Amino acid sequence: MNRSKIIVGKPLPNIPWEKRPKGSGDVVWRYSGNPVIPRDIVPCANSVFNSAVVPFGKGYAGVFRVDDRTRSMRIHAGRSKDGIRFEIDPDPIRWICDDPEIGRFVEAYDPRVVEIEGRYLVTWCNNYHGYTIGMGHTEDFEKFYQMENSFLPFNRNGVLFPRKIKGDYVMLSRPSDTGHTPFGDIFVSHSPDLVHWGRHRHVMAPRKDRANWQSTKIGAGPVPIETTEGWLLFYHGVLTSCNGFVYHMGAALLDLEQPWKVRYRTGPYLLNPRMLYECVGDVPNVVFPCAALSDPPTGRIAIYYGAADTVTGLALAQVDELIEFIKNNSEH
Ligand code: BMA
Repeated sequence: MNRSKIIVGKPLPNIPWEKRPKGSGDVVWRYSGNPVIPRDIVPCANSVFNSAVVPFGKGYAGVFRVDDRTRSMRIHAGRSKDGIRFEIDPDPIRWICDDPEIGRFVEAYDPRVVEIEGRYLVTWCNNYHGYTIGMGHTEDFEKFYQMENSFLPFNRNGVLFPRKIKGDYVMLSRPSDTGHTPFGDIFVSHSPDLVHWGRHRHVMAPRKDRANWQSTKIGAGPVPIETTEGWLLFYHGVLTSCNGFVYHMGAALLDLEQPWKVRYRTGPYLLNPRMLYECVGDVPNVVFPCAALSDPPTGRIAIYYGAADTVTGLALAQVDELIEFIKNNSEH
């Protein structure tokens, strides 16, 4: 497979990168300086995890989940020159919103960010009479404008595709319940205007046979990466152990035109809680991917993931190897 011809998109020559460690056969490996974002990077923080990073200007910007020391879930803007060392605003994003019904403060967590048509769209899990998908936009990561919530409660893990498909905006989401949902399938919805969502299609369900890591629930992770082999979607999969939920990361390839059609889906996980910072923290045994960068000419992929609901880690992969692995180990 020619790695320079797989990812569709703009080059990102300064993508954070490190070679696979010698002796490792893993298709996804961890950055040696993990965690890249410590839990106390801003004074008010209890923890900084499940966060989104995108290319911005000559470097990177993003929206970061900061649980504060009252244990409220907030999202903050931040910046980085190299995608490894970050500066995060000390205060949460103040959304500008015309409608006080939508704009009044509610909890916000697990953001995703995507550039579409010259502006950055942010989706997050928003508490509006129950958790649902909040949406907003920014051009500069200074001023943020809040839009209508996309769905009714209860829903989580709203992830936009990075371009319209057949004229519509498209979003993945995971309908859920009021609590720590013990079930969950991924669906896809369409919209002409980012406000009205419909044409809901089922994408995939948890599975118990030969892939127990994703047997309880699954949810979309980073914004899908367009490749010649389909949309590359990293997602989290949850196993219920006798000690509670364990969060892993896997990947699927979705049809480019009809993204509810799953072409391949990993049987084995790609990343699981294994390092101390993934196994020990406020919620033990969690890896939770929320953003991925990619560089088409080199095929490099860098994935940001929350670890143990406490800190943020970086994982790396090479697209040709990854796609080969997904295809050769597909349980779909
Ligand atoms: C999910 C979400 C995530 C969190 C995970 C593990 O339901 O709330 O924000 O990382 O649980 O606690």
